Amino acid sequence: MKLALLKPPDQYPDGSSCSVQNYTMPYGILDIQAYLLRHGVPSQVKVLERFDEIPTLCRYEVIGITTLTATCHAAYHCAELIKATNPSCTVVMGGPHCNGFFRQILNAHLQIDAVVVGEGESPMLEIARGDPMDQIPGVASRNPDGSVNFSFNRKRIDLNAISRIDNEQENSFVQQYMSQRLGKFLTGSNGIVLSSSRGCPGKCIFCSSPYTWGGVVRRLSPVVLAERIEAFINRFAIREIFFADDTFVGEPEWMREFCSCMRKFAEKLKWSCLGRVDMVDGQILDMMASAGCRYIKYGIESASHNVMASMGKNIGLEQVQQAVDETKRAGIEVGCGFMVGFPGETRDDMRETEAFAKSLQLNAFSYTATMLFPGTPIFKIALREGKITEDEFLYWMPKDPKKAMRAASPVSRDCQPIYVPDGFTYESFLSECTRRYHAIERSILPIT
Ligand code: B12
Ligand code: SF4
Repeated sequence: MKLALLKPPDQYPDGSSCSVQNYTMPYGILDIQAYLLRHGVPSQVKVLERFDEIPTLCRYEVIGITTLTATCHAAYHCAELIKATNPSCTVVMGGPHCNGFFRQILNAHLQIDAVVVGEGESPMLEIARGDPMDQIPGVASRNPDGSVNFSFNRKRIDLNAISRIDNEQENSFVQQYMSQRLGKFLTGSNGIVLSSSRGCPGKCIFCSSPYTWGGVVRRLSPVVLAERIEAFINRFAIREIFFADDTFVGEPEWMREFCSCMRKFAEKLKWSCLGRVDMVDGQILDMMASAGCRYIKYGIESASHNVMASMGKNIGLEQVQQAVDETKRAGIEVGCGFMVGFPGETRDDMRETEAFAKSLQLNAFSYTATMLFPGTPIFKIALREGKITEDEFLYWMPKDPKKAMRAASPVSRDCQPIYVPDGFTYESFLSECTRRYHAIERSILPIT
């Protein structure tokens, strides 16, 4: 069976550019490719620049399309073009956008034959082997009467078993994406983004991670991870890594073993990661520093007690302060991520967050308007409150995506609907956000 895994172009269906950040390899479909290969099923990963490349895919019998919410319009459009070119091709969609939204996607888009929910490796293998779609756990498909058939996939793959380094196509992607700048995470000196785990125990109401990975954390073993890193150093002279795991700093035992494996590379390799303030302490941070860690970004979101409680993030401001202080003391640069625009959030709440962010004396920060991802609790709240409609996420979103994109900048370079709290119009909310973004920006420590 001829199978391709596709990343749609960062474009709207009319060909205009959708300027989402896009600096790294498409790991989701590369992982699926690696897994298929291990099971003797060859496949091609295609990263499209433009929609007019679709006719070059007409020889494939199955095409899997990956999508985030920000790129869903492009993914739907790819599916349409594929079916128009080759009606017998089976079109499968997967990725974070699909997880809480597979029924709606299948009902609205007849050009999509099936949607994979959550982890894609084993469902895609079964599809490639020709198993009936309606019998594959994790695959949503249409019954003959048009209703949607779905059974949950409880089988999770062993991450250590995805072979990566020997994959030629991935190697060419490493060459292509190496040395991209990614804020403080990657400075552009032979760096790559890696992910060493799947899942997060958190339950933040705005995040789509729990819907992809089911709230269960699985990690590569520190030894396997260190072997991969060593291969990257030797093969590509990698000097910098950004671990994009949801919460890289996890169980202390894993961190200890990982840091001891990494110490031997600390002279030539620096790394950064995301962390939760409730998972670090002075001892772990010292270990990380001596193993080459140079930057950690913590997700804080808000300094308002009310907002924190409503968003499901169980951390306190003292914990934040302590983690930031300890990180600096360990000699690691520190950044924090803030979000604005939650149900019930007022100007006073925003003021508190701004003041707290400034007081932390950070090396970097982000301050983004809360984006709405299908399936998340905040998405359901926004639907209930009439702030969004499902159609915006199914057809063309938002009503004028380019306006939203421009207006949101520099608060977030997104192109998808955001949550506008009561008491604001879309425009007044964005100007409030932009003003506070610049106020926080002025407090950021100069680059040394
Ligand atoms: C690294 C990362 C980035 C990097 C690189 C992104 C990239 N294109 O690779 C950077 C920093 C550039 C980035 C940018 C953005 N990101 Co980002 N990013 C991540 C992060 C932390 C890891 C992604 C990853 O590699 N995961 C590991 C792989 C293995 O998982 P996966 O891609 O989900 O794939 C698995 C399944 O989803 C499924 N699957 C995926 N595709 C397909 C396709 C088929 C056919 C099948 C069957 C299955 C399948 O199977 C895969 C293997 O099991 C995730 C959070 C997370 N932990 O996943 C957020 C995340 C993907 N990002 C997110 C967002 C919003 C963005 C931006 C839109 C931000 C912005 N405003 O610009 C941009 C979009 C860029 C783009 N065009 O792709 C959201 C997406 C939410 C959503 N519902 O859309 C996430 C989930 C964060 C979150 N928790 O909310 N991001
Ligand atoms: S801690 Fe981070 S990854 Fe985990 S649910 Fe919350 S926002 Fe998502």
